Amino acid sequence: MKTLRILALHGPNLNLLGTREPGHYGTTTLADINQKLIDMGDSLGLEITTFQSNHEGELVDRIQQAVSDHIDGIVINPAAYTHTSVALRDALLATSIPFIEVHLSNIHRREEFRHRSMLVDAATGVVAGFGATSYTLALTGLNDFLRTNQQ
Ligand code: CA2
Repeated sequence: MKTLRILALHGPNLNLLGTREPGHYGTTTLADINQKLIDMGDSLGLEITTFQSNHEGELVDRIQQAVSDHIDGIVINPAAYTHTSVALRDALLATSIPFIEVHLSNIHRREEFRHRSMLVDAATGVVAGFGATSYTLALTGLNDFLRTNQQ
């Protein structure tokens, strides 16, 4: 089985996971989520790289770098930038790397301003509302997509 390279990107404030607002975002930490993705990657033949930033430009830089890093697919929780960022959208479109948009919460049953995503129509898929499990569902889906749509 070919090893595929996956970049897991986490947007602003997700470094706080597990420490505040457990009602919306659960008690699992970002380190726990990253470790789970790495463990799953081991069994699926995926090399997982993780990156979190509170800064839009750093996330754009990391998406651009994904091309030279030969990343095959991206799992991204853009957090608040989901609803605002033309820059992240442009970066993802420029790379042409398939990506899955992930949310811990179901953004469609929250405030109106969270219902709009700047990225979702460019995404291969979207998973929302399953807490930390959203990430593992996204990784499973991305793995299946890449393995059936690539040689
Ligand atoms: O549900 C999600 O995953 C979100 O992407 C999370 C973002 C929110 O702006 C999106 O609308 C939906 C917020 C992430 C903030 O994370 C925190 C974690 C712990 C404590 C405080 C914030």
